[in-house]
Amino acid sequence: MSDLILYEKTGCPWCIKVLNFASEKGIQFELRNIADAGVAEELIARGGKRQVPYLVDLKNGTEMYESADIVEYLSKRTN
Ligand SMILES: N[C@@H](CCC(=O)N[C@@H](CS)C(=O)NCC(=O)O)C(=O)O
Repeated sequence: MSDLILYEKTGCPWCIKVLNFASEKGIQFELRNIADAGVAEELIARGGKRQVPYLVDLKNGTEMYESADIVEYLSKRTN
């Protein structure tokens, strides 16, 4: 099981940007799609708004919106 959860939406270009970066780096997520029942509500409860991508790092409790911040965080995390 991955330590990383990524909330996403099918076709979201910002999500694809994160997913492509992660794929290049061999980083895996548990993906949660906000189109699935209860997932958008779960995201809002966690982060406060309905916006994807949203990353949760279970290893240290870090959570964030914004694809650029997520890519930067993941690039440092894998170093
Ligand atoms: N600046 C944000 C933009 C994210 C964004 O615009 N996400 C859209 C989907 S592409 C969104 O969450 N919209 C709300 C919704 O689809 O319910 C980022 O780079 O992550």
